[in-house]
This record gives sequence, structure tokens and C-alpha cells, in this order.
Amino acid sequence: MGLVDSLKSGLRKTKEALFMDVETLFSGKAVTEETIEAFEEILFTSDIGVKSTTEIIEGLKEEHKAGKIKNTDDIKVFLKTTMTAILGMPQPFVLYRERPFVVFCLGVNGVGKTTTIGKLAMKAVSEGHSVILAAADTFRAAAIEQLDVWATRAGASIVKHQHGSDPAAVAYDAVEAAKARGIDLVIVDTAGRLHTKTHLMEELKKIKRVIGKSVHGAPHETLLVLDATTGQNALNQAKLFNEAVGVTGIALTKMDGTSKGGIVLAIKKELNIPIRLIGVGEKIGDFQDFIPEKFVAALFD
Ligand SMILES: Nc1nc2c(ncn2[C@@H]2O[C@H](COP(=O)(O)OP(=O)(O)O)[C@@H](O)[C@H]2O)c(=O)[nH]1
Ligand SMILES: [Mg+2]
Repeated sequence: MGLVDSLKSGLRKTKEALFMDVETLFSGKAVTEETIEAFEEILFTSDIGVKSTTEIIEGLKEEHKAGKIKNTDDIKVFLKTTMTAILGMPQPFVLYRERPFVVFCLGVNGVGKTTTIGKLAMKAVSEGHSVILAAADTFRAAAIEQLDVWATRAGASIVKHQHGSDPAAVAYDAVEAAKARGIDLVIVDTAGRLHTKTHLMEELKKIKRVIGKSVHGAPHETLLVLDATTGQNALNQAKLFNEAVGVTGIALTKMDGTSKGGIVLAIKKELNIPIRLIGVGEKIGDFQDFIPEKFVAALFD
């Protein structure tokens, strides 16, 4: 399946949810103030967030007053244009600005950190770059094994210590090894759950400090992984991690099979942290740069 097709099929549920609402409200009737207000209520409870809803509805009311919105097709065209405008320009990863380029991966348990790291490593290696993965999720033994499997699959190296060892020491060793061997890319995997949230955030801060001691200016990208299926929760996680460690980019996973793809609008409007990548499946090739125009086109075409 091509990239466009996998995006289209990945966004099928989001598309269905959005269009079902539009069809139910507007199909076969004249568009009125009342139906627009009913649409507003639905959007408020969807995953696109309050700010995007307000922007969409205000614009829609104006266009409607100007006589430009007469039927469901007009509404779809309006939504397409407005959503594209809200999402703005693509802000994909700019990797390899430094060597080693260090990506520090964060996120709560189960969001898809390790999988995303595997996918990124695979892509980097296939493009001719050398990669070290740092197994700094030492909290669970299985996490180290899982990263090891991805490293083998991707053709990347791995730096790992014993289960239960200091994650900052693993990250440090990985970055030092990368410097010594002239490696292009280091991706640091981390734990998503510790005894307490404070403990987790303190540990992440420490890893970040230690990486910065080894390579000036590193980590170059602090990538928060969020699970699109968790909707509003994902936004709350982003606020917490951002306050604690400072997030420079987001990888949004599990866009396939969720109707909550509209969360990209909430992330843009409420957080304004760039979405770098989206995950559209469990397999190694199932991810892509987040290109707003392509994303919106896949929803509407
Ligand atoms: N459908 C789907 N599943 C995903 C995606 N990314 C990760 N997963 C699955 O989510 C689960 C947790 O992933 P994992 O990488 O172990 O999460 P971690 O705890 O954050 O490291 C696994 O079963 C993955 O296969 C995605 O984009 N789509
Ligand atoms: Mg993991």
C-alpha cells in the first residue's frame, strides 16, 4: 500500500465520524443558524478542541450569512479549507543537523514509544545513516528485549544495561559510544511509568541533563509520543511532559483505527507543539511525516 493509501485507510474512522455528523445535520435540508449551532455542539464534544471549534463555527456563520454556504458540499469545502489553515505548514523532523543527532523519546506506557523508535531507526538505516538505540527504559526487563528486537530488525546498534539499572547511565553510554564511533543518530527509549509521576519526571530531567553533558546542545529533539485514541488525555499528558522537560515535537500514534484523528487540530491550537510524525499501524513502515495538506486531503477526497 502506498503512503497516501495507508493514510486514507488509516483515517477512515475519523472521516466517517466527521461526515456522519455533517450528513445527519445538514443533508437534504437548507443550512440554517440552528443547524450550524447543532453542529457546534457536536464539534465541542469531539476531539478537535474548543479553540478549533470556535474558529470553525465563527467562520462558518460568517460564510453562511454571506450566502456562500447552502448545502453539505459547501460545508465540506469550508471545513477542508479551514482545517488546512488551522494546521498550518508542515513541521517535519530536521534530523542530522549535528552528529550525533540525539532524539529523546518520552511518553506514558503503551503509547507506542518503542514501536515509533523502531520505525524511525528502520527509516534512518534504510537512508544510509548509522543508528544507536539506547535502552533507557530499564524499568521493565521486557522493554529492553523489545527494543533489542527492533534494533535487529532495523539494522541499528543498541546500548543496554541490566534491567533496573540507571537509565541516565544508559543514555550517557549510548551518546558517548555514538561520539566515539561517528554515529549519525541516537534514539533514547524511556520508561513511561515509574513509582510516581514525580519520580518519572525527575528521571527524565536527569537523562536530559546527562545527554547534554555528553553532547553540547543535545538532545536535539525531545519527542513526545502520544496515542491518538486517548483523545483529551493525550493533551493533558502533553502539558505535563512539556512543563517538566520541554517537548520539541510530537509523534502521534495509532491514527489507524481511531475516530479521534481530529485531535491534530487540538494539538495545534491548544499546545502549538509541532506534530512531526503520525503512526498509522503496527508495522515498521506504518508511519509518515505529518503533512497537514495531505492529512486533510485524505479526510476529504
Ligand atoms: N494500530 C497501531 N498500533 C500501534 C501504533 N504504534 C504502536 N502501536 C502498538 O501499541 C502497543 C504499545 O507500543 P509500544 O511501542 O510497546 O509502547 P511504549 O510502551 O510506549 O513503548 C504495541 O502493541 C504496538 O504495536 C500505531 O501507529 N498503530
Ligand atoms: Mg516501550
